[in-house]
Amino acid sequence: MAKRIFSGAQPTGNVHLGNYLGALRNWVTLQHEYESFFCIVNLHAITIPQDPKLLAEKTRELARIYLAVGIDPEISTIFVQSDVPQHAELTWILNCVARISELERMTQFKDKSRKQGENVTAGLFDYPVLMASDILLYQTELVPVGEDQKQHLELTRDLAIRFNRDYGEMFRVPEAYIPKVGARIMSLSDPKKKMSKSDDDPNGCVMLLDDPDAISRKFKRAVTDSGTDIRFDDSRPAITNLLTIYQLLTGQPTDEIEAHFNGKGYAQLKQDLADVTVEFLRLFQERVKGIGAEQLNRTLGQGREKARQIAGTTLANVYAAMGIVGACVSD
Ligand code: AQP
Repeated sequence: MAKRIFSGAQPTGNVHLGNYLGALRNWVTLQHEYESFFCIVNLHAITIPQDPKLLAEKTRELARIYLAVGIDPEISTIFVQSDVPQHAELTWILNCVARISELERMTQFKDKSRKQGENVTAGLFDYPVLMASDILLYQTELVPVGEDQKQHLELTRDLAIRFNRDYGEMFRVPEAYIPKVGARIMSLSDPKKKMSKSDDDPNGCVMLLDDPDAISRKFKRAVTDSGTDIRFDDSRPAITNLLTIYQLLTGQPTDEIEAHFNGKGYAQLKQDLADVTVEFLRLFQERVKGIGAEQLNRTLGQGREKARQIAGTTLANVYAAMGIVGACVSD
């Protein structure tokens, strides 16, 4: 069986540096080693209320972002989750395998449902089961994600193992691929929290489509630690977070970066980081603008066909293993 990776991002709000450095950037590298499936998970997005017009726009924008970061549609499959109905169908099946008690333990659900108060949906509770379906449909070997998704990956593995035990060998049990550096990019305004698009403080999060002024302003306002040294040090999370972003965008080794900032102040670090980010995002944004509707339609159309084929085979095997038969099966 082909060695496959699957990953996805939600077309909600704007994609930020945390999403890029923690996940998308690694997809670009891994696509050369694995048969790759990159999904725009719009069904996950609606677990929290969305404006329909905006959701449709953001879905296409995210496809452009995938292409602009360097996902190559000639070797990778890019598709929209709702284009492949098997994702929702397998979710129902796995809902009958998952236990309520294990979903209740999911920390992302606890965090997000706190914010939703009375309006928390059953879909939000079921989010990890939909994610498990995404992954298992493609017999995925590796799932490149940020650290925040680790618990969901463990649940996916548990569901696959339980299904295989109860109905016979069906799903490949996937591994998480969590990068050593960048797995958890922190908020610029609160280094105890991950960088997140739903952060109450918009200055904590640099968006991939931010303009140069916004980028510089956000880095200028970034929280720092006490002391003056500029070096990687886990006990100084704010500076280490800024240095990590700098390192991932420049590709420079740790000692070179520390030598570069030796004797310099925080203002210089913020300025240099802003310069590097502005230049990186300027080139990226040019690529986004260069992707036309025709290229996008072609990419998503090809992706849908390839994904449906594989997902369809897996789901048919699942139904057969469970004894779920329809009118066309003879006695
Ligand atoms: N701060 C982060 N550092 C590293 N990786 C991150 N990811 C998210 N935040 C960070 C990774 O990005 C991928 C796509 O994530 P998503 O589209 O599911 O978005 P999310 O995790 O919901 O991102 P946000 O910004 O945190 O959204 P909200 O505010 O809605 O919760 C995933 O692989 C994720 O691990």
